[in-house]
Amino acid sequence: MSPRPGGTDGGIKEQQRPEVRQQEPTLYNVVLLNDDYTPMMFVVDVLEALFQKSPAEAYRVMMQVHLNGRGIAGVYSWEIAETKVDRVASVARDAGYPLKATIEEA
Ligand code: TYC
Repeated sequence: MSPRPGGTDGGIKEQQRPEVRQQEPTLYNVVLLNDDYTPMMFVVDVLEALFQKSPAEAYRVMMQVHLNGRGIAGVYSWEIAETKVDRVASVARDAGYPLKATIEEA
């Protein structure tokens, strides 16, 4: 019997991990954009609720966006990033604010 990868070869041997390197998933930044109307506290709340930021980190990211025009709210697979952007649009629309997020390749 010819040896197979991960096979026992007839003897007692630990199963070997196949020598296949998994492709890294492409990651995407969810980028929060500044505007003149969304209250700072609303942005902090969004970062805590939708991006699982601590209060201190949420404040830091919000100020980064406020001062530089944009900032990274989180890094995700494409589908999760799309969902985050949709959720930001939805909570902002419901509250009547123009807050927006976009996706860019990480
Ligand atoms: N620039 C807004 C203000 O002065 C605050 C703000 C921060 C808005 C971050 C959007 O993504 C944003 N009220």
